[in-house]
Amino acid sequence: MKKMISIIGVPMDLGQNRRGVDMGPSAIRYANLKERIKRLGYKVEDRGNLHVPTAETYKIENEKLKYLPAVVKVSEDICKEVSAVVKEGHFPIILGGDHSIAIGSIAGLTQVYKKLGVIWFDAHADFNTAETTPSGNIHGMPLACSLGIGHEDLINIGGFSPKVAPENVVIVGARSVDPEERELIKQHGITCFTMHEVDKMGIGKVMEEAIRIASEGTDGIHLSLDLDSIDPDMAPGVGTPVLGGVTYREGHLAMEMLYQSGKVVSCDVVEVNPILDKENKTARTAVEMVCSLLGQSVL
Ligand code: B3U
Ligand code: MN
Ligand code: MN
Repeated sequence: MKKMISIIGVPMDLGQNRRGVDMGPSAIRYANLKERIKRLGYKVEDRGNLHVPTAETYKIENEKLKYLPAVVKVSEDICKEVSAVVKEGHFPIILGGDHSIAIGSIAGLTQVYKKLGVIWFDAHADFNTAETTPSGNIHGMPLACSLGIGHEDLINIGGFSPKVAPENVVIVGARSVDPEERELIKQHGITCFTMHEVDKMGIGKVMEEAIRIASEGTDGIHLSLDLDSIDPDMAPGVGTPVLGGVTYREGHLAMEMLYQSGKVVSCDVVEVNPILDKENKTARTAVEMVCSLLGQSVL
């Protein structure tokens, strides 16, 4: 029996400084997400959007952790919503919004999945802290937070920390990592397949390894899909595009291998910014990736 899919929108733009990413959930819905998933034979519910305060109603108090109180509040709400749908046995798809939403989604998932593997598909590593961040943007920190590294309000969403273990976390597609962030990743022993490894080993081998690491001893894999992992050619509508990304075909193969693993229990789809996009191309790419993750092209 296929799991029921629950779509949860989080119009979050407080984790970074480009306006428009709050419209990501609308753009992805407009690209027909729900219908496309239904056609694959799943039951789907769209639970609508969670409330996210408007940037203009907040004053930045800490330049190294911009909009911290608002991000903490929304993360708690995401955590509650995600854990509720997982308790019902559903597969949540959390639509961002910027990548700070993953703090809440991983917090929600780990209320139920006590040993969760994470595959972080991203041009960036999102492993900064207030001490290492060049921007103060919290969307550059969620992976570190999930490993218990960072501000105590962020790491303790959902009431405990750390959420995931370094030996079950894999970054794929990285090509823009800050110098001190790189040191933190090494220090914590996180496996990172940068674009260098994707080019050298091929995406097939990279995903085989990534799936093995994220599966070993875990009760499921969470895919955190940042659309800036994909080359700007097919995903131009993101806040920080970086040349030389995962191609459309590589992206599909990666998603299909995740489907075939049978281990994926949830996913985030983040950083789609329709204001920076070309005719909703990035949201359409996002929907294609999700469909492959759910088995669209595997016989
Ligand atoms: N590492 C940089 C830039 C960045 C992180 N995530 C995105 N951009 N999308 C930072 O600000 O932490
Ligand atoms: Mn990211
Ligand atoms: Mn990114």
